[in-house]
Amino acid sequence: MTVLIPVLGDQLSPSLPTLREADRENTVILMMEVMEEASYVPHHPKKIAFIFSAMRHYAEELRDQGWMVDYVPLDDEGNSGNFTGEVKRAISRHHVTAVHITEASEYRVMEMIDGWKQAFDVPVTIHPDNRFICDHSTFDKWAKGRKTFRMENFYRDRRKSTGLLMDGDEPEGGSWNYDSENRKPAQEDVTMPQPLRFEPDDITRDVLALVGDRFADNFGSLDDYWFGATRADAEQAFDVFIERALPCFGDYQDAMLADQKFLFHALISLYLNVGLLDPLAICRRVEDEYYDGRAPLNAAEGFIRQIIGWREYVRGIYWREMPGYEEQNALAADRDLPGFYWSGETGMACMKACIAQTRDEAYAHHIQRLMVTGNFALIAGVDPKQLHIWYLSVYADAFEWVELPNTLGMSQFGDGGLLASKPYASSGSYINKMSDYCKNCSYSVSKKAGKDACPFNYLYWDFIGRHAERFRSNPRMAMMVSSYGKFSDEKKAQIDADARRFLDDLD
Ligand code: FAD
Ligand code: DLZ
Ligand code: SF4
Repeated sequence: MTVLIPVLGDQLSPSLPTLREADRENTVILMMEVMEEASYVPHHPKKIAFIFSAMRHYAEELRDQGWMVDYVPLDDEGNSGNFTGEVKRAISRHHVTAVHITEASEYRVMEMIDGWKQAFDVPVTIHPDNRFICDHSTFDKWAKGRKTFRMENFYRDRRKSTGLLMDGDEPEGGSWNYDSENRKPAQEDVTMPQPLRFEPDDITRDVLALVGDRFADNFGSLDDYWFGATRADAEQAFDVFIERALPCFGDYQDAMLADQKFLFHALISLYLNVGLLDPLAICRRVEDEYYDGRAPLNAAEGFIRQIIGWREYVRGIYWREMPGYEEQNALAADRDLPGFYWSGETGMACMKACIAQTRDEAYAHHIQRLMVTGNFALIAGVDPKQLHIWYLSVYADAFEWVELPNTLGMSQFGDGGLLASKPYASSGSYINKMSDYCKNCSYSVSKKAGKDACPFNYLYWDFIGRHAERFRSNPRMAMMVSSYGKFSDEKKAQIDADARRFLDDLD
């Protein structure tokens, strides 16, 4: 009897349910680098390199622990190029009698795995992924009967169920959420910590050569590769965040600075999403920092909310709404994604900086994604599906279950408000308040109209005007709709003319 356990590129956890239940003596673990996964969108080369390097290191660790690992590299001669083909080959190679796999994180891959039950003549067992805090049925129970979902309600339930930052039945400090304290603009004179950088070892160097060779045409630079590759690396990177950045994480969570790419962010999403860090364990660690007096409550609560709140909430929505979520387009936005998303060639300094950083690092922090590149696409009326492909491609942490609800739901309001209570649209003044981008821009943020006015200014009002009917009854938007309604016809015509001129130029 030989059991085959395929382990996918985002399942690199020692706690993987299939491994915990397996007997080393009669198990073969299959890991596969396949072209279908590496090319279903044009992934950033650093993202591919990170995943391949983490997979190869994980395979080594399993072998050191006495597991039999069959690792199929991308350039293996017989590589069929997809998961199904590789599992089929492995079943025959090892005379496999049963396949056990942990459920895939993405719908696309889960459909593939569901097909294995018919495709193979050995039994296939799919195990639930228990590496999340909220399982599918708990989310469905929470969601049942609600017309719209709100993260805050979901989050409070997770605080209660985990006991994180709870004082009996009450939230620590008396409030559930300290977000209002977390909106300080960045000051250039605040000393910024830098994330821990890892020198590529031999395994990573081989991967970099492979990726450089096979994915040279993809958007994104492979230069100065510094991501960690193992659980130990990820834990070390997290330690450095705790020590240097956590105390200010809350204060500067929404800030942006042109020459500080990382500010006080954790840079751990890539490690978390492939399974190198455990979400509950890191939240307990952050909670300890607060109770031991090394981090203020707004920082600890803000961090924990991102993990047990937002991260789990978007996963729940993804699985509840798929398939079909990726097709939703409530605002009927149909403009093609402007070419400068792939080149960074634009006079808008904020967009240029965020896209250049994305190209160089396969990373941008939340406010850069939401309030710069996302905000622009929203107010310019870009097709949310094209934008979704962009976000899924360009970030090292991008997996559809987390990226799609953030892009389509939170950032583009494509689900009509299922996930978010209002669209995250803003004029240039928000970007100017929270960043230093506007200082070196070819447009003027204080100008509202004309060729040299900040495009975010007139595109914002054009967006409000286009969707006035929809948002008039939204309590968080009504004031802006009413302000637009009071503009003179002349002012409205100017907004329209500026928006058309700018958008026609884009096309
Ligand atoms: P920090 O700011 O330090 O936050 C700590 C952790 O909280 C993150 O590592 C992440 O695991 C979690 N987190 C924070 N915000 C969110 C959120 N909104 N949803 C889920 N988890 C969150 N995150 C991804 O992991 N993968 C994606 O593909 C992704 N795509 C996004 C697309 C858009 C349009 C937007 C607006 C956000 C997206 N996010 C995505 C959420 C967020 O931007 C990233 O998790 C964060 O920037 C990662 O950097 P960090 O580790 O430094 O995070
Ligand atoms: C993202 C990705 C890439 C680029 N390549 C691989 C791969 O070659 N092999 C693999 O097992 N996983 C890869 N991944 C991650 C998978 O796409 C991810 O595990 C699934 O999307 C989960 O549903
Ligand atoms: Fe961006 Fe407008 Fe500021 Fe330029 S002026 S950086 S386009 S917000």
